Amino acid sequence: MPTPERQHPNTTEAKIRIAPSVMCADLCNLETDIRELEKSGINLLHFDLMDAHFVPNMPIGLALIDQLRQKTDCDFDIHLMVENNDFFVEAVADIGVQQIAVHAEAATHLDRTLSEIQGHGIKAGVALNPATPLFAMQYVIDRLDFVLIMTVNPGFAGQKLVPATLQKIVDCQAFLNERGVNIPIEVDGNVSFQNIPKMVAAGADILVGGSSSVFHKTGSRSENIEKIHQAISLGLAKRGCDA
Ligand code: S6P
Ligand code: MG
Repeated sequence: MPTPERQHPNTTEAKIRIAPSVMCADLCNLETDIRELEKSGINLLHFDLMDAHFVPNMPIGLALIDQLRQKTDCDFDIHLMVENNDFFVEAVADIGVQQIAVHAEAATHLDRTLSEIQGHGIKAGVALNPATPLFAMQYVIDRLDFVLIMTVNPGFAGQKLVPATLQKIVDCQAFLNERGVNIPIEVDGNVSFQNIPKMVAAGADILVGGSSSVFHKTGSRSENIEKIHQAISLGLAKRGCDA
């Protein structure tokens, strides 16, 4: 059983969630990694499901997600980077996951796909590539449970931040506010110790942690999580909250 969410000095910080990206874990010793993350208070795991068509990579598959589902009570956050969304939505819904993001660029029938996800009782989000305008979610905004802003081009870990995406997070927060929509903004890609304060200050609520933070080679998983909390506090202070 995972330990309860780490206690924070203020409630605002407690609302920021860290979602370790499983493709960056030690895949030969995955259970060990998951247990250490749970001990550090992690209760959300991010899975990059790629089909080698929408993006040219395929790091993890359905069988791994299914087996891990039996091993942890963490919420599962599925990031679909696939052409056939409907097949993968059904497959991960059968496994039992808590939220799914589909790429606006890959969804021919975005509204219907989001509806199908929610029909399974799963939170539905839209993922936007760095170059995709926020306007792509305009006509589905009322049904969204979250938005996933890609801060690198999808497909690979270990990339550099696309600089314009920091302003995009700010713009996304404004876009939601203007429409009276209060949903979390998830950010994914080079969510590093250095970038986290800027991302949180810009409005990020869910941080996908990969090789540049949670799984950074310089520290243990738990040491890295602690550094991330410190970086979150810096970001919240910039946002105008006491950390
Ligand atoms: C990229 C994928 C991401 C990566 C994450 C890795 O296509 O969606 O979730 O796993 O960006 O983190 P980092 O710190 O290596 O960029
Ligand atoms: Mg991802």
